Amino acid sequence: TSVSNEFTLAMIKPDAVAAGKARDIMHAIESNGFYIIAKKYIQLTEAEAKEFYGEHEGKPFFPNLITFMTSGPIYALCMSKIGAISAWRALMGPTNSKEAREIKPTSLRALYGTDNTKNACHGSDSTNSARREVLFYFPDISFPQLVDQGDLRKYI
Ligand code: DGI
Repeated sequence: TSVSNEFTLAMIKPDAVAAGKARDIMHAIESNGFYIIAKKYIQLTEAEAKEFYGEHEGKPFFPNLITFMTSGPIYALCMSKIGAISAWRALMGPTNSKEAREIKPTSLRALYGTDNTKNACHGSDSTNSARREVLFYFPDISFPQLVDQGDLRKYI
């Protein structure tokens, strides 16, 4: 089966922004062939973070996740590439930065994150979550911005 052009939603999380690593991460993104279609610098409110991570509500790590994600500004990025969703998750590495340093030391979470909570970046895990997450940050994103990106329209 062929891999089609996709878009995905990335976040550069508060730990990486506060450490001054946002530019390095964006450079890695572009060096790896992603196009940054839209970018937003924003500090999430508690309500926004709870909405974004709603699927994790009730899990033991949820309170820490919300505290962390509202602790400082982030970058939200809408990015496109052939197979963007899996390509970006591969570039980030495993969720836990400690594990990432053991099994994928060149990944962004290995390089820029700390542990299971402070892990430097986020990426959508499916086309459905990509659509939801892109529209969460960029509700007015328009087809003309995406029209050169193949069949993105079917997702949005
Ligand atoms: O898609 P991911 O960010 O890799 O992982 P996810 O969607 O399962 O979880 C979202 C975030 O929640 C993740 O980036 C860090 C946090 N998290 C997930 N699982 C755990 C966790 N935090 C802790 N402390 N423990 C976990 O098991």
